[in-house]
Amino acid sequence: MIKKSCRVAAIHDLSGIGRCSLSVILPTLSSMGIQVCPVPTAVLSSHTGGFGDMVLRDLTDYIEPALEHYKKLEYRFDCIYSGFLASIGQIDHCLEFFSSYPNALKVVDPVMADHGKPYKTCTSELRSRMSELVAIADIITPNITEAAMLLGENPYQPSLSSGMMKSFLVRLSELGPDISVITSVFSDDKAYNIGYDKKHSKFWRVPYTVVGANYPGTGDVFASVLTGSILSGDSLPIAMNRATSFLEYAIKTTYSYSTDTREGIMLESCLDYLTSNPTLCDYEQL
Ligand code: PXL
Repeated sequence: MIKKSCRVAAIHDLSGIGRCSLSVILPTLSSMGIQVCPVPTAVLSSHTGGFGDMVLRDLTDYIEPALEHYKKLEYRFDCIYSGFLASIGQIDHCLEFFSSYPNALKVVDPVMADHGKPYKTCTSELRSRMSELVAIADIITPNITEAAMLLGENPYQPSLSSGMMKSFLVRLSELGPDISVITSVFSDDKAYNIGYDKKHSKFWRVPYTVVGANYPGTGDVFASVLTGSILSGDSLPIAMNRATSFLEYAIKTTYSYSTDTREGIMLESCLDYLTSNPTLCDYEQL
């Protein structure tokens, strides 16, 4: 029997080269049986991380009329998932999108920074208003730099104790979301993705091994797998496990080919993992 698929409105940019945002969100969620309606926030010739002077076309005035169109059609969305925003006005448009679909799962990936530093296009105004999206989200998926920025901490957090991990997660959940997941957290030279389920007062962590390279777009892939997994009925620790294991597999595959890291992970070669839907139980309690 063919199952009716969930439908996600994905409010992210479309970057031509570098495998990030909608270029990876679409294939990732599609391969998990989830239908994606892309709502582009900007079109870029490449991501912002190392390809020089990229071309950026801001689509701020596209989002609202697109939303009006969908509302007129009474089009159903099971999830609204926001990410990279190109202007401060897009915060308001995302808030309108979220409030127009009160029954949809609200996923906010507060894309702003990585490795202790904000992205080229991330203004201080955008940084200060990102918490408005976090406040209405059901699920947030910051990396450790973004989590620290949301909490007013030093963005560079090279190592956290278990107690600090829990404190970060609880403080993020106090900003609004039921589920907070922080990616790329280091502790005693080990790497983890960590999560907190406020309703059930449960903390989770999934360890992973690192390679000697960083790839752009991995946060987008992580949040997409997590979202697809939860929409498919997985529990939070299983969804975190699925996203972490997939990234580990894709990153190790890519690293073995010594490709230009700016090109991101070799997603096309790795999607079979998601289609095969492996059973997982490598998560741990934090
Ligand atoms: O992966 C996050 C992201 C999304 N969109 C653009 C980016 C980045 C990170 O570099 O530059 C345009």
